[in-house]
Amino acid sequence: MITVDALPYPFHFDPESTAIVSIDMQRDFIEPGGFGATLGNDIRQVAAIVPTVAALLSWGRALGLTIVHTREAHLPDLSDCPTAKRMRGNPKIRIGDPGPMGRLLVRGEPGSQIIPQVAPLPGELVVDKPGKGAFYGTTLGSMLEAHGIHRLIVCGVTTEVCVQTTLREANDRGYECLLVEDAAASYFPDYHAQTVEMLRSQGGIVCWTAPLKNLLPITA
Ligand code: C5J
Repeated sequence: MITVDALPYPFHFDPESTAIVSIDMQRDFIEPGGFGATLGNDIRQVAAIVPTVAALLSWGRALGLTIVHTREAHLPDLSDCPTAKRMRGNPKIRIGDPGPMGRLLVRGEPGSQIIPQVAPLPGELVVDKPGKGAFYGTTLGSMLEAHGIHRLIVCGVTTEVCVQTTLREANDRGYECLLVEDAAASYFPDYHAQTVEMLRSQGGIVCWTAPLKNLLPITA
């Protein structure tokens, strides 16, 4: 077992049973004209973590961890997008509508692609998800089971929405999870900070947290 200096206490993992889950590092959340921007968000807040996520993925690949990438994206006929989700808020364009990067949050469209700096390499797992959590409506659970994965090292956007929902889903399913604090971001820095605090509170009620610098010294 490898030990990471983490909060609220050290996190232990072995490379064979651990996956990095990189959540929704898509153009739709990070680039101008995407879903996140159409909701009025400041995308610079989430774009800032791209180098940290890239460094985390490089570290995980060198250590031989299983790498999973998720994308929040709906089927082209929107049959997996509840009307309530599509109608939520008051955006100029809605999920499924044409935008500068194709149809918003729809599978296969340019906006749904993971940005090149942190894109999947051949052989890495990619999960398209209709919800905020990566387990809901996907085969993630069976994929992880098939790979013998019991621990998740999690990063991505946004901390208080898809990252947090996925961590809570994983926690309820018995996974031990470490959130890499500076490899996750929100459009709202306060939400990020509070979510990190909340998730690791009460003895790590949902997960452990650590900054990337605590992982990088660990080598194969
Ligand atoms: C949101 C996400 N914020 N990936 N999605 O709608 O966090």
